[in-house]
Amino acid sequence: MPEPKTMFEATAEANNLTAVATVRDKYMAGMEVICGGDRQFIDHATLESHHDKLKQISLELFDKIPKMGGAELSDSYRELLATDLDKSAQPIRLLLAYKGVKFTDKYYDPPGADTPESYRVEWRKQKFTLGFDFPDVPYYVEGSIKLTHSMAIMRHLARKHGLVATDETGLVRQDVLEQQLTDIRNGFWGVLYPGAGYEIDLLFNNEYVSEKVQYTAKTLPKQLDALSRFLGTRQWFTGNHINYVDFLAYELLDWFRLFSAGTVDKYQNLIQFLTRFESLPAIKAYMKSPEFISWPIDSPNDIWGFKK
Ligand SMILES: N[C@@H](CCC(=O)N[C@@H](CS)C(=O)NCC(=O)O)C(=O)O
Repeated sequence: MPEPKTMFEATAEANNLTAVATVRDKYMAGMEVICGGDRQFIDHATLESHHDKLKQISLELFDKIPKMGGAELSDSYRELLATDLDKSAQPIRLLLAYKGVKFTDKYYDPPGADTPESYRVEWRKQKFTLGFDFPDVPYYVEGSIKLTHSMAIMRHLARKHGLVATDETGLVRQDVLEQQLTDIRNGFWGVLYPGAGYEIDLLFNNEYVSEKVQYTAKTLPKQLDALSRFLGTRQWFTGNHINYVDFLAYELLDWFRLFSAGTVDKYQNLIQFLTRFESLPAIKAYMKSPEFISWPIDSPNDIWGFKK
């Protein structure tokens, strides 16, 4: 059941939604002029650059429209998650979708960028011009708050949206799992980058193939055994309430399912956890929406995650 709203909150929400609709109409009208049905064909790069400019103009217009409810409410309609095809951004997207926060998912890479050279060109140009203390992707902008580091973004959103544990037992489980998942994830990435560089050559690929066999047979089952024991018969990893660490766990287990389905399938409670998460109505709707990207989960720099 949605939480009850005061008349003021409901009016302010409607008022913000109207502003969003006004801006969307302007954006659509602008794009129609550039690439509408009766216009000549334009190439993808030109289209992207028009889209970027129009999006910037639209967001500036949104900021100028007087709205009720103060900056905090309108900020929640103008949140920006900027990424490349970035695996560490997916739990952030899922959390925002779960909480019904409207956000712009900004991709620096055009869909056609499928080689390490063509990828991140735009990001490299802009990286140091955006006013971040520690420029990186993913980044997150919410009104005057600008932050990088996916875990810092997750923690910020978890505090803001009530997805942190509230008692010491839950907090301990939350913190321990956050760190455990980070270690597992880093170990997994180590398998995806076995060489010193990022070039995907034949040698590198051979090394990866043997690493993958070893990882899937030995390391992964140990990690999954421990995670499965830690979850036990709980609904969520910290107890009865969903917590931001569940979003991190979901994403990691989902990669493992894609990486080696047979290995994950042996853990009934982990599979049930994945299904429980995917059955949350807001997550289910997000996963069916055109915004949701299930593949690739990473950039062409990675040996797995871009190509299967
Ligand atoms: N600690 C950061 C690491 C971010 C990171 O490693 N970003 C990678 C992509 S996954 C990158 O290539 N950043 C762009 C850059 O360094 O310019 C986080 O968790 O967000």
